[in-house]
Amino acid sequence: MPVAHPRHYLTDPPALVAGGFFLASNGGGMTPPVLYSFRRCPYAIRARLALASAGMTVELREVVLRDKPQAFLKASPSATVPCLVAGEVLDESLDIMLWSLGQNDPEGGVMGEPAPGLIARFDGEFKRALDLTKYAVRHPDSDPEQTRAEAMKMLGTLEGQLANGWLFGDRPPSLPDFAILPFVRQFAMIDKPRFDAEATPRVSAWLETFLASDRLANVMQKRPAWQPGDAPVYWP
Ligand SMILES: N[C@@H](CCC(=O)N[C@@H](CS)C(=O)NCC(=O)O)C(=O)O
Repeated sequence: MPVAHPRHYLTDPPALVAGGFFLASNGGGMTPPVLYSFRRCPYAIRARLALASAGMTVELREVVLRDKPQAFLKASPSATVPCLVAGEVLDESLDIMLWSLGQNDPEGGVMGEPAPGLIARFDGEFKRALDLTKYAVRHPDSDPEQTRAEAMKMLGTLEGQLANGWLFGDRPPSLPDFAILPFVRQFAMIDKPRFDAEATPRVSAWLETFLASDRLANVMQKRPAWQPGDAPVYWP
């Protein structure tokens, strides 16, 4: 089945902004990029996880999707969040992740195959099964029990990878964890007790560790919706 995200981020990476360091640790110095974001969007969550791992400061603009500000619509060709304006416009969450970790990757989060292939499968098949299960009423021709089972089966294939807690070995969470976990979280929340009862042990522990992490709490802070003229909110 073709995957939804056609871009292969290792062979077709986003361009980097030359010299564009906006590290929290250096106290700024340049105008930080603007991130249009939505707190609960899994794509925006993964972009924020990567920005935080990179130690990048951004001006965070919380967007209400049913009332998108003009400045956001002007910046984002796809009118989707996340959208990072950093000299150029990055309108895909994976591009934002790679861009930020391309600037600074202290945790060594970026890795080659099989990580990009795994992310592409989850962005495609898993996301499709997630949507068909979560929004079953909108898809009367689809069987949510079957799509739930498909998603659970895909998660089960990760069990062998998770021997050390995170994907791909004995290491801190990396880009594939950041990219996939927000969608696993969303899937689990459809029916958390059922997920807890049915998920394999390492997958369950992987999600629980993420849910309880300061890392997630840091990217999930609540913010009022951005409006033109607001004083900039820098994050983290
Ligand atoms: N391919 C995009 C997809 C982002 C996306 O679909 N975001 C959703 C929110 S979770 C969105 O902005 N939808 C537009 C809308 O609801 O109007 C990415 O990876 O950044």
